[in-house]
Amino acid sequence: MINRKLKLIYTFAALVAVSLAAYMLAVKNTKNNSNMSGSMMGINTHAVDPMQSNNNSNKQNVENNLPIPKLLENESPNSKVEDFTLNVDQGTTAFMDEKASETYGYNGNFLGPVIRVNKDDNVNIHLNNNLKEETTIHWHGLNIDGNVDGGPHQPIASGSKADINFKVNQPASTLWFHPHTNGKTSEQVYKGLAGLLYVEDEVSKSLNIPKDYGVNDIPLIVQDRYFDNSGTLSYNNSQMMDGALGNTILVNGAINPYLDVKKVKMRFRLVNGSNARIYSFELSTGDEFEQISSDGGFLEKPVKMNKLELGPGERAEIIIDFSKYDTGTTLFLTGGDFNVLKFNVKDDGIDTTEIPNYLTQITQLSQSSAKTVRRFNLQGMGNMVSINGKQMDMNRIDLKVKLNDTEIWEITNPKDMMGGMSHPFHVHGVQFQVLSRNGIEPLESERGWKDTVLVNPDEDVKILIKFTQKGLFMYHCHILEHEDAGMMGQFEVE
Ligand SMILES: [Cu+2]
Repeated sequence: MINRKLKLIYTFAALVAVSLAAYMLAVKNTKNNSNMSGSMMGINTHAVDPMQSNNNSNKQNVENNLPIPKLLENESPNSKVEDFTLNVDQGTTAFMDEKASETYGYNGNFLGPVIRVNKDDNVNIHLNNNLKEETTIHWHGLNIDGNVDGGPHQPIASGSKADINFKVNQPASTLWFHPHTNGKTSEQVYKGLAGLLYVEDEVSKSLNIPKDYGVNDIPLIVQDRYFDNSGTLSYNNSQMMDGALGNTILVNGAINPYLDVKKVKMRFRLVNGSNARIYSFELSTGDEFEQISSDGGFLEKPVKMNKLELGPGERAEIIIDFSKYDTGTTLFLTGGDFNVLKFNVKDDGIDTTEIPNYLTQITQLSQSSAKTVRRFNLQGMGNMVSINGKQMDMNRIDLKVKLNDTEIWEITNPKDMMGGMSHPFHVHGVQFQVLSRNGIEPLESERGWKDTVLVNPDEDVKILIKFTQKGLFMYHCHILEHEDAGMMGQFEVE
């Protein structure tokens, strides 16, 4: 009975979607004066993309020097112990035209600092929730037990404090933290709650790659946000059928950002902190760059490429060599057919760094030791998204896993009548390895540690996971509106 009802609702939703898409297409075809024309790579919606029809980002032509987040001070006098204080704050931010938007931030008005920790250290986070609502703090990509993972089971009430302690036991990587509040994740992240967590280890310290924070090692938190005609950040108006899509790109919280660079190698830690947008990063020159790390750490070898796709939640570190450009050259990091960040090539610089042929050894998980294979079927659209036909229920544990077991998870994304869409599948408390995509070995860039993997329509992605942390965790789609709509499940490791 319930199934029949669900089916009916689903069919109705699909019909509405078809008519809406047809209408949008008709509207779009009559508007040939759009500043951003053409199809956009990584477009992840069944409806028209606001980035294409809007010209807010052109209306506001002021360029902004790329902000570099502060490195958060470690308050501990002891080695091997690190103490950090995070205040979850509410404030206002003027993104354009001095028009203030209501925003959230960690230790500030929008986004947060970079917390840099060392492998094997004990980390204490002292958190104060100064919001008028509850929040949580999830450590995306960190291998820690479920009781400190910061999922919806660990709410921090308005006005209260939380002390979070964990030991770092994984290789150097660019991780991040953001709320995972029950039903409110998308809006809280959208308003500005996201920060970076860098893990450093002997490998990252000894490699002669660019590693001078803010000088030749630059974080890039890429997000799209919707600004209404008054220049105010608007979450409600960003809603498309399958997540919030903005009409303006922010990098580290700034619109129209630029970075002056010397003619040296620069390392960029790319974080897709968007709610729903997939980016296909390229240089406007079409030139190659090298990827050195994926979500959970260094690749074994750098991978040369001229296009890098990142879904929401995914990260990658890349190195761009600016020594080949003449002084005065201007180029862009683009997200397909829109600009993300402008580079102004300035004077020569002294560059003693290198991109080594070999970065690190990655211990391959043993496929033969994986006795359990589980299937995850990603289905639906809009509010009707589900995994294996089920929506998130805090009171239901979907599966139990034995500590230190290795399993194969097979994630499928069947096409629907609209063609379907990509879902970034994220698993908490682990870093996994991609075994195959439609039975084919993954690209070199996906052969490192991952915690989020894009599963495209009609794809079957197999991942190999070893569960080394105890407790209750989530797996879910990292399109945050899908997550909040219930495209999420729970697993317990014991
Ligand atoms: Cu999804």
